[in-house]
Amino acid sequence: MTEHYSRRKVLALTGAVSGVALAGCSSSSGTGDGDDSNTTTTTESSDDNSGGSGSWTETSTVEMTDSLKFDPKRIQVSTGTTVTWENVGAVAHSVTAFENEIPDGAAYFASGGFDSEQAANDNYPDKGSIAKGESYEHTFETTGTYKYYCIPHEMSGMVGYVKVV
Ligand SMILES: [Cu+2]
Repeated sequence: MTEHYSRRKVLALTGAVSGVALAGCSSSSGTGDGDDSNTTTTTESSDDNSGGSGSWTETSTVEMTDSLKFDPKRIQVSTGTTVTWENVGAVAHSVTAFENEIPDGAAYFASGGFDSEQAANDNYPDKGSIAKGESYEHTFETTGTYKYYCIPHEMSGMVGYVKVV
């Protein structure tokens, strides 16, 4: 049912766009003669197509602040890196992965050491709360992008991302 709907929508869009695409094509097709096959290897760095707004910071330390943020919000690390989250404010936080927004086959992680998002939520704040001056660590072994949040402040937008490369 949904497939029918979305397919029709796609067809309609394709029809609408193709006129524009053709127009763009014909004007640029004359310039393709320079044939350097591998011209663009430069965009491999930090500002590629991922994560919407914002770049990826290469660090293994994330601060949790009283302004209810993970800072930096998006970090990039290499496989095997241990990431440390430090509570630098007075307000308690959690680091809790979205179970459905971690790479396939990756280990679940959450402060308190839970192996499921449900368990992390059920036990908060008795377990998994990171108080002032405390920290939490997790070692990332599987490549891909992980999204996580702070249980008491998810509504305030306290979410973060770890990209493992
Ligand atoms: Cu928080």
